[in-house]
Amino acid sequence: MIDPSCIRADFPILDRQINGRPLVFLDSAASSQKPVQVLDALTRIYRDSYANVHRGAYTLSQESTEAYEEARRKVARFLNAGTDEEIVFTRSATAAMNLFAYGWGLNTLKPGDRVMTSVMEHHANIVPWHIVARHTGAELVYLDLTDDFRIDLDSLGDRLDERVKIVALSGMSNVLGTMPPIGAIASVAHEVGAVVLVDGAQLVPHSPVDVRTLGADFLAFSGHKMLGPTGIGVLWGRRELLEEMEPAEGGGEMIRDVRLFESTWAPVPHKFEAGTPPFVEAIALGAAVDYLSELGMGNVLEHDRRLTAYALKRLAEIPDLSIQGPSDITDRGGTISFHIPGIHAHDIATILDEQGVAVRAGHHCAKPLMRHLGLTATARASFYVYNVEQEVDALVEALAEARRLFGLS
Ligand code: 7TS
Repeated sequence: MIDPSCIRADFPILDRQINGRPLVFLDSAASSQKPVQVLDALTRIYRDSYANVHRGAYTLSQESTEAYEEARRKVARFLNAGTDEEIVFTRSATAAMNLFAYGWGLNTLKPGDRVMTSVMEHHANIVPWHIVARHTGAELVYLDLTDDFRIDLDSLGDRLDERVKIVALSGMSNVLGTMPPIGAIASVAHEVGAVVLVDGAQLVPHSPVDVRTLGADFLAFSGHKMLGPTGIGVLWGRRELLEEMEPAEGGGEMIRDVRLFESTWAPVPHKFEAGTPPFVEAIALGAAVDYLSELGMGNVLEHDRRLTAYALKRLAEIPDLSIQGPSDITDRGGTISFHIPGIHAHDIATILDEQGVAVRAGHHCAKPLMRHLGLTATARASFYVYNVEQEVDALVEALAEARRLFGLS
């Protein structure tokens, strides 16, 4: 079990006061805070052991190359990947999904082929497909949502056929918190021959993920939402599919040989890592993975669920407040979007900030979902390992104050 009071001591930023109040940080779905273990890893590399990777025969370069490859091994173990070569470092989840879209989608899709995704996706899992569709003549097809904010499996049955070559689906919605049954969806997708990409930007930080049982063929996520630094992400892929996939970027380090009019590629994963990789960030992500592994991802999920259940109960006390997301905590994560008629989400966020409570407001880079919900914006509170029940209480009190200021109570 997680004891957030111990954990909090590792996060220096949580000592800050905002507008004269203790910081209540409820925006980890956008980016998490960082423990000293990760901050120390970053400064240690820059101060004591910094040199470019894969380039020099000298000691410092060998040290950073070894540390970079050790980070790859840590991420592989964290996901229970078959081999380290299945871990491709990218700059973010966005970059990982773009790599898959261009490396796989651009090179395999033909006119009339289909890419299936859902209306609840983040733009990072929609816009690359618009670009790919424009270039290839492939079409997009969307899974609907049920009234209780789950993926409508009837729409899957209706729309999945041999024309669908790629199914690209979020493992956890950054707005609704919904966690679709990835294994079941992937298994029917495989029956029609589709390749499955999971957008794990929210899933991987908050839930145990074993890529051998997840059912997906590719998985994308970012370091900065899981206690790591910005500028680092991961694309995991099945070894044989990564071998087949074309690189989407060319440059240094990704080649076997370059001649004037042609080049050949380095083995996986290096053929996807053109140029100087974000190796300092990857090494610090390794420190974040160590931290989460020590807590145990099962415990992280349980902690998030307990806090989410408490928050859903407390938020239900606020008149008129509606929650966009499943009420059953067993298939949702700790991201709670809500709407109070008569108060714009941005006003909610501003009033909450005056009381030290940080929440995100807006369309959360999910405009098709917002249109589907009939809203332009929601406010969103999201939890992580360092959050405690008293912070949920602070959120509820601040929301009561917002209603008072708007003459709603
Ligand atoms: N997919 C999902 C489900 C996300 O939540 C995000 C980021 C991304 C992809 C993109 O991740 P990035 O690290 O490449 O930017 N989501 C959010 C959010 O909800 N608020 O800020 C960023």
